[in-house]
Parts: sequence; C-alpha cells; structure tokens
Amino acid sequence: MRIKIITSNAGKMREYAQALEGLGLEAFQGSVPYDEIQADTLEEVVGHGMRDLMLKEDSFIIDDSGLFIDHLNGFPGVYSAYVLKTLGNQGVLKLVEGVSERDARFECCIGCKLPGKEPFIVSASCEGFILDAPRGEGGFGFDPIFSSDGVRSFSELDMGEKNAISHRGLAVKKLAERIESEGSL
Ligand code: ITT
Repeated sequence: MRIKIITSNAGKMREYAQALEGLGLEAFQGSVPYDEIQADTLEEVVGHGMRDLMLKEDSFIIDDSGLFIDHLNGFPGVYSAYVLKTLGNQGVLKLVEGVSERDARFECCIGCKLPGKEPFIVSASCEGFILDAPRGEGGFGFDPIFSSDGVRSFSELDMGEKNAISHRGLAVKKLAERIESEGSL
C-alpha cells in the first residue's frame, strides 16, 4: 500500500519513508494546503487539520510534533515550528542557560485516513534532556540539542536508531498496529 504523507518537512518525510518501509508500506510526500490552527494540544491541531483535509483527500497521513521542555512549563510545545524558525536551537538553549533541570520530551501526533476507513489519531512521546550545546550533523529541527539518553544527541543517531526510540518511530508503530488490526494491510 502507498501512503501520502502531507508535510512540508523533508526531515519528517525521510523518517516516514524509512519507518514505513520496514512495515511494507511505501510513503510518498504530498503538499496539500490545510488548516493548521493554533490550539493547546497537538491532537486538536491534527483533528482540525484532518477534518479540513477529508473534504479534499480520501487518504493521507499528517503529523504534528513538538518539543516540550519541563523547566519552561512545556514550551515551545505547540509553538515549536514558530520557535525553531524565530529563535533557532541557540535561542532555545539560551532559555535554559544555567538551568540544571534539563528534562524535555518530544511528542508526535499522527492523523491517518485510509480509503474507505474511519480516520484515527495516534500519539507517542520520547523523554529526554536538553543538551548544553548542539551536537551532531544528522536529523533535523531540534535534534542537535535533544538527547534521550543524555549521551548522544538525536543528531548523532542514524535514522534507524532514532526511529527505534523516537516519538515518531513509536507513533508509527502504533499506526501500524492499528492499520493491521483493521485489516488494511
Ligand atoms: P508540517 O508541514 O508537517 O506541519 P512542520 O515543520 O511545520 O511540518 P511541526 O509543526 O509538526 O512540523 O513541527 C514542529 C517543529 O518541531 C518543527 O520545527 C520541526 O522541525 C520540529 N520537529 C518535529 N519533529 C522533530 C524531530 O523528530 N526532531 C527534531 N525536530 C522536530
């Protein structure tokens, strides 16, 4: 089965291609504009986006993700894309400069609509820490400043290693279980 991933983010797209390939699914990128509201949770953003997209498309996957930093009460969270664009990783590091509590988590919310099936949402998170300085060349977005084990940043993992433990990798596993249980594979 082929699945259209509606995203403008090339980093996400690469991860979907690899994670879904392992499940025998072929991901391809689509760019269909849809309503992305500002809301308190990723699930609300995805739910709204899906309702809009279902008027135009009969199957797709969308993904809304964010970095939630404990010391900042979960900021940037649902504002992650804007914060990365405006402050960048250095700006985020400044917000936690000298702070010893570095706990953070990535969250990923996937909205999935398959032909002739009910739409559904799955979410997963990955706990970790904000590093003191960016490290590594791989990945995208906040990867250089986030580590799940406190040793290597997500940018220092290869994509397979990241997908095995990341918010997106875990959400894709839930997605696959759900698709299998509905007999769509
Ligand atoms: P869409 O077109 O799919 O919406 P986006 O880049 O706007 O792409 P999000 O709003 O979901 O995506 O992402 C919020 C921000 O978090 C964005 O700047 C991403 O680059 C970043 N991000 C999401 N997943 C990430 C990951 O696995 N590692 C590092 N940064 C990530």
